[in-house]
Amino acid sequence: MFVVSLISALKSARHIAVLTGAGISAESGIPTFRDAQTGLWENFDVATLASPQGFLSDKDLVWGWYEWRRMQVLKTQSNPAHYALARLAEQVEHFTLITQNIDDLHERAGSRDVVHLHGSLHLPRCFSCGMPYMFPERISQEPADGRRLPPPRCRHCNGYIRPGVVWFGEPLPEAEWMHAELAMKACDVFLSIGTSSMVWPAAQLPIDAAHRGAVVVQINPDKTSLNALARYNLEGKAGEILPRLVESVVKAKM
Ligand code: BJW
Ligand code: ZN
Repeated sequence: MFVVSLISALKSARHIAVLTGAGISAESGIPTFRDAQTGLWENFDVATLASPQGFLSDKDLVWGWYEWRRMQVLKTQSNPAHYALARLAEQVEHFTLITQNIDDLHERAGSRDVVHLHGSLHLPRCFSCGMPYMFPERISQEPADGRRLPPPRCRHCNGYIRPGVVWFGEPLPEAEWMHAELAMKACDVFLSIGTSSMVWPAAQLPIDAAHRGAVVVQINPDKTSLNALARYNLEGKAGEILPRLVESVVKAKM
């Protein structure tokens, strides 16, 4: 059961903005960013793997890590939390779905115009000239030894192909960031779902939304720095809480 005031805020909102993080895909079987170092990768530091310096110092290792993660995503499916957000979008005049995730599970659940702040596993490009790279049709590129895989080379300049994601120290894509900021400024309700709220500037969005008067709702089984600022902290798994929450909003609108 949810408090009446929460359902009422969602029901009467004109614009709902949502920020998702790795936790929303956890129930699809994709390890969260900070859990992605399990098994073969547990001896590596994610902050190094997810950086331009890490790529330049060991390209095969970093490309292998991302290919391993891309294969995991290709084998999984959207979960009830992704579907619930696609359904919530139909209930409101303006809806902006912002994600830090590099998977495509929101799109596969039917969400449109997803704002990908940290890029995509599926859109690699040349490290030197930026030329997009198309993956071959066959998908079994997973490193045979579960670790190193040399990156492909660019057809244009022979540079190294890199994952199409935003690494630490790199700027976020300008259009996506502008879109996210506009939604943060315009929304009445801001949902922060499955993110540790540790990575900037994404973590700033719900903070600014709260300061501007939006109702901030967090869904996470663990506490984060956002707990102090969020009006509602729904402690639990997104795949369990979100479908019930959206169902309550749909019923309240009938
Ligand atoms: C569940 C669940 C369930 C589990 N249901 N929940 C200001 C202050 C301090 C530092 C900085 C700052 N500005 C910039 C920085 C530096 C840096 C930064 O933030 N560092 C921090 C570590 C302190 N930021 C940057 O470098 C950014 N760039 C930048 O600011 O550039 C400025 C610039 C301007 C002009 C020129 C040059 C530069 C870029 C940040 C890019 C982040 N990229 C990554 C990697 C992407 C590719 C990849 O995935 O490998 O994005 S880092 C990583 O963190 C990834 C994620 O998208 C992101 C957020 O992680 P997320 O989603 O929160 O996952 P987790 O694992 O942390 O948490 C999961 C949560 O789910 C947990 O809370 C669980 O409890 C929960 N959960 N199951 C619901 N079932
Ligand atoms: Zn190139």
